Amino acid sequence: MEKNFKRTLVTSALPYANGPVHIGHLAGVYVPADIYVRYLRLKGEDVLFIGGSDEHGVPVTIRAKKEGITPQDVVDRYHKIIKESFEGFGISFDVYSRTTSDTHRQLASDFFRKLYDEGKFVELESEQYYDEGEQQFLTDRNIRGECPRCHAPEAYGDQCEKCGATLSPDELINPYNADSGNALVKRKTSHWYLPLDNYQPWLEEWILNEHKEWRSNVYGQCKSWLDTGLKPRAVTRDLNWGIPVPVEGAEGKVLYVWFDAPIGYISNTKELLPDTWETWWKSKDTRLVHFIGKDNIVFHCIVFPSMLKAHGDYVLPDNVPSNEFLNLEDDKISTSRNWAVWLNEYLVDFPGKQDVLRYVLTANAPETKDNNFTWKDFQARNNNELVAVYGNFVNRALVLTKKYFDGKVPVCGEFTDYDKGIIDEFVNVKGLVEQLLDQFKFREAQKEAMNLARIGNRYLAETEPWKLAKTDLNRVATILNISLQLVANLSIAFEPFLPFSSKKLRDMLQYDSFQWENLGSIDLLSPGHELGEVSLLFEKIEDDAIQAQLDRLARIKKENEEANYKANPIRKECSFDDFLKLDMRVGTVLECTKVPKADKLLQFKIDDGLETRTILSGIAKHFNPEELVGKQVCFIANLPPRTMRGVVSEGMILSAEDNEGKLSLLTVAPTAKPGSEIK
Ligand code: B3M
Ligand code: ZN
Repeated sequence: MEKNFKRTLVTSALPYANGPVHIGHLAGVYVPADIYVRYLRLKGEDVLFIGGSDEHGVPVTIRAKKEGITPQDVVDRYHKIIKESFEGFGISFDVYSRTTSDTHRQLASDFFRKLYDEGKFVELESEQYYDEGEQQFLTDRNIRGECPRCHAPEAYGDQCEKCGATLSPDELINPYNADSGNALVKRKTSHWYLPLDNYQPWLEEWILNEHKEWRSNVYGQCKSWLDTGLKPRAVTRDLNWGIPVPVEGAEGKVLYVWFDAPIGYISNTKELLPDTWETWWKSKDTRLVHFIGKDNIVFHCIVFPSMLKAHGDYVLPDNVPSNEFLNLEDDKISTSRNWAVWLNEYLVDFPGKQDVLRYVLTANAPETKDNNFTWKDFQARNNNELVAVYGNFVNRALVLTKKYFDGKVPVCGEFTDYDKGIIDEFVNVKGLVEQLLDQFKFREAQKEAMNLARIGNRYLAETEPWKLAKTDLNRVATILNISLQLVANLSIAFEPFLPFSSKKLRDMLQYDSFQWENLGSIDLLSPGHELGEVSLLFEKIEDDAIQAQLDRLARIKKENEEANYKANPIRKECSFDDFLKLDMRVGTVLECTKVPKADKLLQFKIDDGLETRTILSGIAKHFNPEELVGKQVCFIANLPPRTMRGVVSEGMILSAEDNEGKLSLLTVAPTAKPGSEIK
């Protein structure tokens, strides 16, 4: 069914304002949404791009507690950082607001109240953990206790980090409040639920029959939720951070963050267009598109549409292009482990290179499966594609025009057959890019745009105008005219993907009024038109810049490993008498050499305070023998002698081994006399 839409309302997920945003956010949601919006704008369509920060929810309160500041302080800080990061990357929101705005609080509250008044919720009572000292109910993450499986003492109410078990707070042994440490009691509380089960038949029809065109990952996830059967879902929480439930007697209760956040799309539109926002949300000829990451699918395809349906006034999403996840150097991106490339840091480390990251993230967009970002790939794509293909073509065309035609677009002569072939090829690209963008296939679309630059590069390499300048300047004029038209086309084709470079390129061309419709035309620049200053469109990224990033990640990995390091478990009990049987002594290393043809063995001569003894030890891989001479080491003196490689070893040198097999030699202060007993 072809629908007749008059305008497109594009939303992108509202990031939680409890930390900065990283490349995963950009790749998964904001770059694709921005490409799409810029494309529609270039086509002259009526489009609105809505963004904002999600400022409620438990994670904000947890961070506030940790830092000893208020939740409002937390969201003020991160809203600013996030907003600036998006601006830095040219994410062209029409509005970027926040869910703590007055407009939003009011609208979300009214939304709830309307559903409440119309009896669209069910009120259900349940028993939840309560801290009598703090007088508060607790969320799963704030409850800790002993794990019922592995008996780790500090499992969370939703998961045990030691054994990985998924838990519910009820399963914890001796649950307590993670913040106050108080023991918890059960207390009855009542909440409002949206009975999703009532919406199931409608959702089945609407999604499974009417939206078969949704991406298969999105459609598949919806189908599996629907196949399992939907249950009522609580839309309120006992929490002191959020939008108060607008019902008498509901003190201490707030709207669940996933109830208020998507309403933020509506509030932010209202904030931008106080008089006309309803046209965007309430006319059937608005096409609503949500850009999100895969962990948000159920909320955008099932929960929010059910809320909108229950409300009745609003349009429903026409499509929900959701991406999978982006990994960083083969590891899951994680805010808590600092395993991320933070956008605010990138902007400082790579000033002026926003488009490089946009390009690389789109080239590796996790559209159909999880994908991976590596710094080496980032460098290679910049140097081999942006610089060597796109930048190189542009630079050659412009520099040659400066050289032979005084920087003015030369007059085009007759086309050769070769010219015509090239022109046909690039005229085709427009249709291809459009088709792909209309289907949200951004990775392929960008590839086609890059193909345009490849065509140009090939054209110059084949025609070699620099060789013809002396003999056939008319031919050179034609070649450069065609090349410059191609360059102008590139500035249009890449505008949605690489807006900063497109702008730079248009400045070099002195070409400012353009539309998507012009793409594919070979008359964009008239003969005689004067070019502006020429500079390099992209710059090579050197190894040291990449190495600095890899070093940073290596440092973080090491810190994480150290933070997560757990020693091996303690061995079975040993009696004191057994311990006393070992005669452990201090010895001075007189000599230490590698045993020939035994790559693990070191041979020690030790002064044990009585005589000189020989000890062999399998630690050659860990130590440099020369460095051990003169050291006061510890050894076991009363083990039975053992012969290895024809040498009798009279004891065992002690070292400390971590659970990864790394050794450190056990030494004592130089004041210890050889032969001292270790007890
Ligand atoms: N803040 C979850 C997230 O950032 C949530 C999205 C809200 S969209 C309305 O992944
Ligand atoms: Zn456990």
